[in-house]
Amino acid sequence: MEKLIITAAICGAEVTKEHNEAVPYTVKEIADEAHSAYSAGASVIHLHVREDDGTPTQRKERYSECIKAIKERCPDVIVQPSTGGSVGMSSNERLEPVYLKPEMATLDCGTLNFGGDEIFLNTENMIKEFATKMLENNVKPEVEVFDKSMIDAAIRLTKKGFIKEPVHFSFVMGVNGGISGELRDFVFLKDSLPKNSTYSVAGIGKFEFTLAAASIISGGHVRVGFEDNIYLSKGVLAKSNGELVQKVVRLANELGREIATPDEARKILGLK
Ligand code: KMH
Ligand code: ZN
Repeated sequence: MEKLIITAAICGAEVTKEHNEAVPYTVKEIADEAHSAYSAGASVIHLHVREDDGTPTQRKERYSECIKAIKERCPDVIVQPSTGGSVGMSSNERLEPVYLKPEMATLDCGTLNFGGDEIFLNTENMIKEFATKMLENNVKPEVEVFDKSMIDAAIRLTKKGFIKEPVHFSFVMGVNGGISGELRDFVFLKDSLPKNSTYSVAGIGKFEFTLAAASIISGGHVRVGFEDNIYLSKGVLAKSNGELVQKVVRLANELGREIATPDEARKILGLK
């Protein structure tokens, strides 16, 4: 089996210091958290950024500052900005970090009812626009899959030339309004992928480590981090993203899967 790529989603847009005081907001906090995850074995940092008061932003300048600070501490790590941003942001806002030409960025492939009146909007035209901007800026998309239909949407867009093969998917499972975090649904998603693709799994909340184990034994990759889950185990808050990554490394060691370095991750993902 190929080595395991661990992605750390260190910050997110929805989780706050009220949930866990270790959630990073400032540039220094973001760089510290990226470093804790990288030192523990993460090769990819999935990045949202915040203003100092915790407000989510997609400002290019803020991304640039944070990426610079992360690269000073973790020189070879792959930084993967979000183009999801937070609910209600415009397409133009969400696309800002793509113009920094990062190696990767997320491409959310469908609309989702997050609950109440919150709609995470990704129309087909938006997805085409985001994918086109990523092609123009030589950014590899990570296709975010919150439901099976989003795999099918990505396959259609790949056939039309909006997404290049091999496609890398990320299953975000257990979000309100999306697919559940049950093992049955993980198997359904992974078995629905095109043969030459790669995938990673982000289990939300209590699903984080059960789905990590499922992906480790199935040949997939794993995402953990405060964006998805703030607990190390039931009722025990994680002190850092690094602690969450360490737990994945322990699982992988027990299950006989080696951890990929950033350069090994680049080869697996076709980034070089
Ligand atoms: N914060 C969510 C609205 C992504 O990073 O691309 C969207 C999200 C997905 O987190
Ligand atoms: Zn995200």
